[in-house]
Amino acid sequence: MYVSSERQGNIGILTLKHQEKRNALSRALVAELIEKMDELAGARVRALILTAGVGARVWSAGHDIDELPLGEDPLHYSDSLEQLVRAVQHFPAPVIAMVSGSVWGGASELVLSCDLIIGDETSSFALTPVNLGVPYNISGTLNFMRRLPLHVAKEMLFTARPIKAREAEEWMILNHLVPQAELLQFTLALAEGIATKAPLAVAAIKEQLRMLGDSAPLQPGIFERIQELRHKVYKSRDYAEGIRAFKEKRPPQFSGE
Ligand code: YXS
Repeated sequence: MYVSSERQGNIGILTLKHQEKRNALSRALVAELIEKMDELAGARVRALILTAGVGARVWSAGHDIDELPLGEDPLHYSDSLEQLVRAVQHFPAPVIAMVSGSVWGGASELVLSCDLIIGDETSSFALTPVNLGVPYNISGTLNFMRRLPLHVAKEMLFTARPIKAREAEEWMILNHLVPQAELLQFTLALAEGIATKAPLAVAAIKEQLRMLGDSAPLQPGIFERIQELRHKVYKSRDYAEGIRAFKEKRPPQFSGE
């Protein structure tokens, strides 16, 4: 089991439980997570908390690097990470990320796609495509642009530097920065407050915000140019080197080829 599921009244709580692999978002973990999200949606929970547990050192290490394909688009539409981000965005109630510990790569996109983000003093967030030479995809890039000031998104994407809790609060990545001892109580109280409101209205407003936020008319020429840029990156020797270096537990040597 990679994910535990519980209900407290009208609140669902999903906890990532694969610390051996630092909750890497593997196909197996994502499939189990989406299945348990569907069960909780069926139970008509009015808020969903997504956590790795209070005090986790690593919330999630991001996409499972062992599952990143070489020489082809690593973040295509049906990729497990993309499926999970869409499942969160379409969940029929607010999804609250409750974060202790470090969040990496695609897991940062997952957290940013949640409706609310509550972190404690150990939380940090890193956008890491440049560590591996990954060409992030269009919807993910739009997610970053919509949730971060552009210069903040650029610093996070160009440096891959983990943004620690205090800075994450200043940069409005966190809705609330809460002491770890109060994290669960604070997050449950927030969820319970939402659960007392009219659930149909809450669900409709969440879906409106998603649809209006997603309405980004993309001219065919722009789409094709982006895909051409991305193709050059995921066909590059640097992308292969980034994956190989991670597996060999050594710093990558990028050549720009
Ligand atoms: O050596 P064993 O077999 O025990 O396995 C190690 C790690 O290889 C494994 N592991 C992962 N496996 C696949 N994908 C991952 N993302 C991943 N992360 C970790 O888990 C075992 C324990 O890891 P270890 O020894 O490194 O733990 P640690 O506590 O010393 O360090 C924790 C981390 C998270 C700081 C470290 O594991 C790490 O830096 N992980 C990679 C973080 C990262 O770069 N994530 C981005 C993944 S790619 C992605 O999300 C997008 C495609 S993108 O790159 O575009 O953002």
